[in-house]
Amino acid sequence: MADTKVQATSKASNPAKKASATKGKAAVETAKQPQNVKPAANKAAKAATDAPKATSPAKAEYSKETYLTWYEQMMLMRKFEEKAGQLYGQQKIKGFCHLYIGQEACVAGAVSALTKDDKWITAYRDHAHPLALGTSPNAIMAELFAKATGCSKGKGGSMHMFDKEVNFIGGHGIVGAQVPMGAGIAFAEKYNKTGNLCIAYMGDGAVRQGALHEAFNMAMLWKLPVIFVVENNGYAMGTSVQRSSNVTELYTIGESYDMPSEPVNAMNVEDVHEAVARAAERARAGEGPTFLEFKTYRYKGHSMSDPAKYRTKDELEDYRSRDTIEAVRHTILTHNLATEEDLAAIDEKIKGQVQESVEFAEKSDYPTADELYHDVYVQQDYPYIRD
Ligand SMILES: Cc1ncc(C[n+]2csc(CCOP(=O)(O)OP(=O)(O)O)c2C)c(N)n1
Ligand SMILES: [Mg+2]
Repeated sequence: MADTKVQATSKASNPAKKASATKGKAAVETAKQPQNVKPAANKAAKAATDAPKATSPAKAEYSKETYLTWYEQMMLMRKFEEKAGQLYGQQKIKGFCHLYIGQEACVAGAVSALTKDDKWITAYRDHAHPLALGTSPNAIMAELFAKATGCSKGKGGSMHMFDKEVNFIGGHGIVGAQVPMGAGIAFAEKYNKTGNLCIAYMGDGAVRQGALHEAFNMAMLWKLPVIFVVENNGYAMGTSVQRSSNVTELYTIGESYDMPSEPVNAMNVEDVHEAVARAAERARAGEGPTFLEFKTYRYKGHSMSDPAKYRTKDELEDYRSRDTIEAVRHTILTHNLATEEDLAAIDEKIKGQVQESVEFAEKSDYPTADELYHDVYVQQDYPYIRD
């Protein structure tokens, strides 16, 4: 493993790129065993690229178990959110609602590269992360319905999913706010010598927030075990990256801080997995943060109220034609990792889970009024609360 290990030097211009050129099995052999992953013996080294991929690789690079896990996780995200979109149309779900459809690989590929003790934080497009981490779909659907059985007790809604059990630390509505929080969580992991890291997601709209730059500087200075991920889906609400940023290769922003940074074709779950595994290896070795630019696309508008008129149909169809779930499905079938019937059985199971989550949410009660006074501060008797 020594020959493939990333060099620990804060002055290296871009160790992440060097690692991608030399990486092989080291990428998936993190200090702690990643979740669900069994690399195939002959897995080829491959550099991260933003070049689109419509077809699956010539060889199945990971085991059957890994591909089926990715398929199931991403299909659950998609079907769950399609249902949430429908329910929003029926006004069963109200308020804000941002769907992740199209971006599923950004989460599935990272779950497989990290351990269950690592911490996760993201912005308001936050249903997929806890779903993949193992939060019950019932608790997420109930949260969307604002019911007391929701993962945030019905007090958070779509933008504020939380689940301590699976180390999902929200769900944040203020653009960029979770970036320094992610660094802070990583600081705690380092301080407590846990060996865990924090992965902090943000949208492309967040990279121009001042808080990001302060957090990047401190994370590098203190070599915090954090993986910063920008999900660059091309638009911040309806404003394209080209209209708001002079630098459009967003990963290069990390280089100003000497932070190892790289672009990743996030329509491709394997590329996501490999980039996150490299970053995790570096973080656990005490070498500090990484900045990954996941090049991705959301098929839906920014939120349910956005008809997405700022983009062309052709652009959307282009991304749909290299859909991440279809690519995994294609790999599974062409390499005989499972049959059409096996995949249909998974689809059927997911349909049942989603249906059950809706019934659970419908049947659950709303929180009672006294809940307004609970979970406001960690300390029950915080001095500024008065009767
Ligand atoms: C500090 C702050 N400013 C403005 C907003 C309003 N707002 C919500 S989402 C958003 C755009 C964020 O863009 P991006 O991160 O690319 O997210 P995407 O639209 O792709 O989900 C804005 C400006 C906000 N929530 N917080
Ligand atoms: Mg965006």
